[in-house]
Amino acid sequence: MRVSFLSIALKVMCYSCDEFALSQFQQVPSQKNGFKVGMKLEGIDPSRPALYCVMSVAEVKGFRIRLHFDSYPDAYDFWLNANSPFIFPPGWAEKNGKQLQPPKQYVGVAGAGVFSWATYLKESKAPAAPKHLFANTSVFSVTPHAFRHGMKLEAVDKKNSDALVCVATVADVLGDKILIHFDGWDDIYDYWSDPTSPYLHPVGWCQANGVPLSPPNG
Ligand code: MLZ
Repeated sequence: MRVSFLSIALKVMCYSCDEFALSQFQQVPSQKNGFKVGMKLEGIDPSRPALYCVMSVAEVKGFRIRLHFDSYPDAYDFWLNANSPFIFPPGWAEKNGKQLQPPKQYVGVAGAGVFSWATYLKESKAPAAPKHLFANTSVFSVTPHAFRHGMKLEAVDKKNSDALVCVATVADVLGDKILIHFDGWDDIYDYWSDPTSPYLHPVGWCQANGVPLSPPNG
């Protein structure tokens, strides 16, 4: 009798846990995915998170969109949620002081060939993804933390299985997120982080905690 009561109690507890997990992390967002194939936008390259690139919507499935880097092979395409904080309407980079990586044909071209969204959209007969489809373009006017571009810190290299703590710099700021760059290393190791992440430590943390600090490369 007691055992069965316990098992029922456990089941109820687990059910509540499951329900919590579902409600917190797995629910399909209630907003509609208004992106359409062919719309153009600016997005952060997930393999090189320091780069804002010219992209097109290549496929839409439920709340997910597949993005294509204009002028680059489909092999680089990637999926993300329609409410991702890492996509922006055309013109956002220029307005927010971020350098935009144009399609290949504009790279290294000076003068008249310089990339312009207006010309590019006209030439490619493609629509700009409208501003209202983007989750949080307005949030970026507020920076709710004290991290600023250029500040130094000690951060875990998430690509390295040894969890190296390395000399790092805040390389970019996007509202409530900061871009971690490892000094002297290629930007493939960069990642966007919440400032409260346990992977981030202030300068001097390694020494104070007896953890080896991985110095800048070169
Ligand atoms: N074995 C690798 C380590 C790179 C660590 C980079 N940390 C930011 C290499 O030497 O390339």
